[in-house]
Amino acid sequence: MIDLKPVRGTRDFYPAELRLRHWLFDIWRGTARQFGFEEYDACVLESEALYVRKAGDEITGQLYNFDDKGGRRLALRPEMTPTLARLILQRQRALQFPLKWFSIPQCFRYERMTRGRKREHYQWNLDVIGQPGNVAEVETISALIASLEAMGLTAEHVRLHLNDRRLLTAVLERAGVPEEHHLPVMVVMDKRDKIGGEQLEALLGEQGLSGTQVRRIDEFLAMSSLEEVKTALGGDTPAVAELEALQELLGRVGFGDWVGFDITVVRGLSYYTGTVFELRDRSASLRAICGGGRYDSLLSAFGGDPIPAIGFGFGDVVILELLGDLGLLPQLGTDLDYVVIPFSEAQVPAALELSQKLRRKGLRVDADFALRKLKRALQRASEIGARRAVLLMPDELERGEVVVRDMAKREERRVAMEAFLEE
Ligand code: 4JM
Repeated sequence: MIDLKPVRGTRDFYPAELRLRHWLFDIWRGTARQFGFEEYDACVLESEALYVRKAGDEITGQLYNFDDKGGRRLALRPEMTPTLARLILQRQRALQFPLKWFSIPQCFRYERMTRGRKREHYQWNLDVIGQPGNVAEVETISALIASLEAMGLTAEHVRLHLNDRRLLTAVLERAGVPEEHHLPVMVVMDKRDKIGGEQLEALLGEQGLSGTQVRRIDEFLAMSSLEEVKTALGGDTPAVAELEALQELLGRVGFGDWVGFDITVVRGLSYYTGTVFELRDRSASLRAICGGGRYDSLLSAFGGDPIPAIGFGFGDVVILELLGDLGLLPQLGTDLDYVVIPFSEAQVPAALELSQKLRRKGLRVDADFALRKLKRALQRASEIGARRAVLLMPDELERGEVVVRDMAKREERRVAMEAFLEE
């Protein structure tokens, strides 16, 4: 017998699970459209070259890559942003900026050590391309929080942790870290939560940082308010003013309670240049739910004109885990208007005809031809979430009548078939 399990690290979606996934996607898609974003898509296969970066991002170290039969180096995309950049650059002259685009791609990673870790997920990506400074931040973050509200979450459950790469740059300058080390150092700093302090110091040492420099950075990372950081940096730091202005605007649109400054947010992707943010649950028991930021240099790094951009990636795994823990997952049925149940073989043709007439009226109809005992058939109709059952009984059908049962009220009535179809 062949192995029936899905490929290591991938998931099967049985109908009950797919219903839940679609519930989530409908919220993501509905929110994006509510904010005026347009959907795009591309193939999951990309050239490996799209993910070659200098700073050693975690994501590019875990590429799910291979040679195809023509000898091309390909990868299953680990994230959507490089694909988005490619699409923009291909049509740079024809597109009207700013663009507001979203997508819900499946993304892959391949880790050699896998302790039951997943290798694929779906990730809502939402980006504004060609709009510099704060307004695009407010629109993307607002869409993110609106989607959380639609899931039944509140500011009591989750918090958006805000920071700015330019602020981290100012901190590294203050610690005397040479500029060429800033990016790799930030990629290491992002691992701070996941690895111990000792290992972090060792990794930073590899980047040429002294013990004093590491301690100086640690002092900054321990600061809990923007005021404190502002004082420690002294003078005017543009990133401080930008963060203050952003928080002010987010307060103005009514999302002030959801957001707060957090100097420890770095994000592991080396292309971020400004605002960075991470959504975490308040008990901080799970990994980041969503992450994003501004990447004003990615398009020029791919050889195009510089175009400012900001966006986020919001995966399906952690959020469904959190909603499950909080009891916020919906009970989803099959959303059927009717189950048509013939009593026996003799009523089957009438059931086929009636079902089709109801479907022509735009109703969702399942015809149950299993010829179970009536009690069992009704039990099943109830289980699959049908609103009503239509029973085709021998005597009633002879008289041109059907029995309509309201599943929730447990009430039955006899109606002439003609009248029923007029309803
Ligand atoms: C997964 C797939 C791709 C990335 C991260 C995680 N970049 S599976 C949870």
